[in-house]
Amino acid sequence: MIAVVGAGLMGAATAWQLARRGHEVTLIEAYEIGHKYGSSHGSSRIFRRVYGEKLYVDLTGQAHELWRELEHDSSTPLLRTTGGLDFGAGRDPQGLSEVLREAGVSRELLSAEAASERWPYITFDGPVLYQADAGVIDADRTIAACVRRAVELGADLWTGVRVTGFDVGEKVLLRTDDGRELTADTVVVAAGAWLPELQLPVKLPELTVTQQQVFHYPQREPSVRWPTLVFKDEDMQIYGLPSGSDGGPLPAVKVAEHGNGIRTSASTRTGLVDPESRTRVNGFVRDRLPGLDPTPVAEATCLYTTDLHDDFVLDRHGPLVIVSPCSGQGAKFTPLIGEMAADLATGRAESHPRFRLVRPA
Ligand code: PYC
Repeated sequence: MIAVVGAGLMGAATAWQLARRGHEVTLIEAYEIGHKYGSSHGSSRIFRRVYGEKLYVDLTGQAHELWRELEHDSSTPLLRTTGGLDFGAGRDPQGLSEVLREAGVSRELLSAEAASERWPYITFDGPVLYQADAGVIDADRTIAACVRRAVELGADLWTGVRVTGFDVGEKVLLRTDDGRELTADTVVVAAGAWLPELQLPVKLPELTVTQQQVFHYPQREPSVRWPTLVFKDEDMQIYGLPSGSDGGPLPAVKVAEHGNGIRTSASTRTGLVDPESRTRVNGFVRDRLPGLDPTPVAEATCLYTTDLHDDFVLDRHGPLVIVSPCSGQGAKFTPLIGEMAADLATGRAESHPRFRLVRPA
């Protein structure tokens, strides 16, 4: 029997992968499915193939196939392709284009003038990388689809139940705050920002939890189909993507800072939007995204759990599999991380050296 602790994106996908392979699974979530206290809520996350390292570009390719498989298996559309832009001197569009070329991924490198003709509602002042497979993932729907399919395939689901104790021997005895006990052969710990607070007999890499904020800006022209975007210069790193239902009834674009989060922990975070971030992002929208009204119609906070190298932790330690942190970039890999976690839990594969609990120097 395999228990999965945490039904955010990663835990839900792990439970789906295990259940479809015929394993006996119990998925345990401290809150309700789809809650807003962690890192997995909302209707919009970026899917993109652009990374500065071939390792990650290759992983996005595997994830892309698995998104289509999950959509097929759950009969639910989850990933909407929009195309994506990378620009700004700090983002190095030419260098990123070279990495995509090495990985055999289609791309277009455009001058600022050519990009301005195609996307007149964005201001460019240097080269722009366009990659056509980028798009928007609906995170809320993804969790719901994975949990629903896992349960249909036989998984047991406990919600509103917090794991308070992990007695780890050859197997793991889990104790919960409602007095239940469960003995599992393997426990997949996919607790997101709660991971550093759990009493586990495992030395974790150094992890930082930050509270981030996102803002939704109405489109001036509702019929425009916005791409996803990642921008970086010496001052800021920004991402943007169509908002989905989080932006309200009219088409809007979610824009946020990647980085500049406020250090916190899952149990002490305030849930209050940082007004300084709002000012910075409003300024970016005013200066760079003239196709949007620079007054946000909605805003929200979420948590990042980041390791020193912005990598994942995906490793096995005895009967425990640790699946975290996704360093603010994990959503796009959800079904792949579910597959990798299921492989670790069932002994089908070993951890990638980069994602181990003990990292190469
Ligand atoms: O990986 O593209 C990304 C991303 C955007 C916001 C957080 N991560």
